[in-house]
Amino acid sequence: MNELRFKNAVVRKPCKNMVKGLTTAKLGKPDFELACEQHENYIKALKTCGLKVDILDANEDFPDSTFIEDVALLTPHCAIITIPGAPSRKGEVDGVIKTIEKYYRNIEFIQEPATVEPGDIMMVGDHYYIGLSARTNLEGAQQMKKILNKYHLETTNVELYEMLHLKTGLAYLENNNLVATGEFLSSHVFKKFNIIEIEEKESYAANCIWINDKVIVPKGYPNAKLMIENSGYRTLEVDVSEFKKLDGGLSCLSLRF
Ligand code: CIR
Repeated sequence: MNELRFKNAVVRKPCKNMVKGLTTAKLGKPDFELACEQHENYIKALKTCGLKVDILDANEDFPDSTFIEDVALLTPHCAIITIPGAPSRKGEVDGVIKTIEKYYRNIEFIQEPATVEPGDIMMVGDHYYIGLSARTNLEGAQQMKKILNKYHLETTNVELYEMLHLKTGLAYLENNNLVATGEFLSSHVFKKFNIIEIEEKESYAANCIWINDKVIVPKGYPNAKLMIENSGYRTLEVDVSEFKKLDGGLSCLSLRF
C-alpha cells in the first residue's frame, strides 16, 4: 500500500463548443451528448476511488476547457496556476481559481513568457518530471522548478519529440511502477522504474490514472488493462472515446489532490 492518498478532484463539464477543440487525432468531431455521458461516468469512477468531486460548469468560451488538468498543478504543498501554451486555452483558468482557493492557502502563479500545461508534469513523490513540449517551454519549466524548490520539491526536465504532453505516454502508478509507451521507452530518465510497457497499438491507454491504489484505464485497451492488473492493481474502465478525438485522455479531465 502507498502512503499517498488523494481526497479531492475538480472537473469541468464539457461544453457544446468542444467540437471546435484543438486536435491532431483525425478521428472526427466528438459527439457532445455522448461526451457528457462519458464525463458523468468518469466522475463516478473518481468517486469510486474515494474522491470528493467539485464539478464546475461548462465554459463555452473555451472549447478545450474540460481538459482542466492543464491550468493548474495541485501538489500536497501548494497550488500553481499555469499559463497554457495553446493560445486558445489562455484564460481557461478563470473560474477554476475560486475552487482552488477553497482548498489551498499557498497559491503560486506562472508568469509570461512562460507557458506550462500540467499534462506535461508527472508527480513521483517529491519529484516532478516536466516535459518540454510544444505547450511547455523552458522558461515554464524553470519557473516551475523555482516554485517547487521553495517547497522542497525537485524537478527533472524531459525533452519531448513526438507526444503532445508528457503524460500522453506516461503514468506513474506509485510503488516505482511506471506505465510507458512510445518515445519514453528508450529514455534513460526513466530507467530506474519498473516499466509497464504499453504496445504501440494500445498507446492511448498509457494515459491512465492511479488513485488510491486503483487505476482508471480507458475502455477498449485489453492488453494494457491486463498488464496493469498483472502488476497488482484493481482497474476501473471508463470510455473516453469522445475526448480521445480531441487528443485528451483520462488524466486531462481532472485535477486530483
Ligand atoms: C489540447 O490540444 O490542448 C486539447 N485538445 C487536449 C488536451 C489534453 N490534455 C492533457 O493531455 N493534459
